[in-house]
Amino acid sequence: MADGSATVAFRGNRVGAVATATERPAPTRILAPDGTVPDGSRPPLPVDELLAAFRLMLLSRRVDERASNLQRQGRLGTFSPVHGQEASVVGSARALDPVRDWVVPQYRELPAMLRHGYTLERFFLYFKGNPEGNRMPDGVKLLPYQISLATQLPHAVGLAWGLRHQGLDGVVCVYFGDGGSSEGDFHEACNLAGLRRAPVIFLLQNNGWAISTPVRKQTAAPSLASRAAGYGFPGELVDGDDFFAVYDATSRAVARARAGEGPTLIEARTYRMGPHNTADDPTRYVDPAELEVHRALDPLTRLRAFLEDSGVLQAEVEERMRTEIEQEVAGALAAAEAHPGPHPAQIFDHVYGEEPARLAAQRRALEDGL
Ligand SMILES: Cc1ncc(C[n+]2csc(CCOP(=O)(O)OP(=O)(O)O)c2C)c(N)n1
Repeated sequence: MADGSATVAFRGNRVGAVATATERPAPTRILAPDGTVPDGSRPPLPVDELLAAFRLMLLSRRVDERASNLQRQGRLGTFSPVHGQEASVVGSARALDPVRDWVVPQYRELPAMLRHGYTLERFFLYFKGNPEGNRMPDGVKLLPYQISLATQLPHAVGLAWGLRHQGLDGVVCVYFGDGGSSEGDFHEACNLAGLRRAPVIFLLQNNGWAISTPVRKQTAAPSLASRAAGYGFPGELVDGDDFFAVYDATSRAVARARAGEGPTLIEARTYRMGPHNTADDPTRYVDPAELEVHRALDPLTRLRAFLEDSGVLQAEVEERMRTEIEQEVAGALAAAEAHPGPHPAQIFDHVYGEEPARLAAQRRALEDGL
């Protein structure tokens, strides 16, 4: 996975690690596991941006813990933690402009959604089973969660192609996993995107697992990034636990897409450190030694080490962030729990523009029975 990665100069002529051979290529890396960066390279991000990114990663991890506990208490439904993938999600999201660009999520990208204008209250509502939680706030350039694997990919390409037709300079970043990359929708979406030069970034989070299926049983390809070549656009393999490598690759993909140069596939090689979701028991199939290796590459620890060594983050600053996060999460949860909850007949809403007689009869029967 992310170990044994090649380091690259941050400002240089990077083409990324595009796979053409059958050997497993090493992902591009900028931030080493000990928090150091290659000599002379400094991330092109102001200090407040770096701190905001770190805070978002901290918030994501806290929400994971809180939501997992709430699910165990029966206060929340099945939920998929981001744990381990924070650099991959936040690093890519921070390269986007929420005013112009769109995020098309799968179901493990909460921090990207929050940065784009989604709210924690809606997150809690959604996982309490309230459809209101999956309705994006007006003016926010986000599609809803997608559970049917890879179906969001053709949607994202259509959205990107549509932006081009309207003469807009927006870019679409669509998230999916290694498992989703085996679906036909992935290949159809890539083919069309390449042909139409759609301004779309395929952000493939290779977290090592599709529930209990390890990536080595998912594909014979040495890297998933290498597939882009078959569709006529660049594919780049990056260390997905390295905030800077993901931010850098995504920034370049955004620039290409805005300039009309078409799509990019980014494989962010990371590791799912928690369960697939709260219904899963990974101790039945994850080798504890493998998990330990990845714990040592923790994306949060890595960014913290860099920020501390750079004199940007002190223990009291992080403590303050944690206190604020605690209040933010508690406030959002309280608001979601105070919500009146969905009416059962809402199950019929938004299915058809004009409700067919058969469904209207079912709606009446339900309402009569209540
Ligand atoms: C079309 C479809 N097939 C099967 C499933 C069941 N399923 C849910 S998650 C999952 C694994 C997904 O793995 P991956 O794409 O790597 O994403 P990850 O959950 O690891 O982030 C499967 C098979 C589904 N949701 N949709």
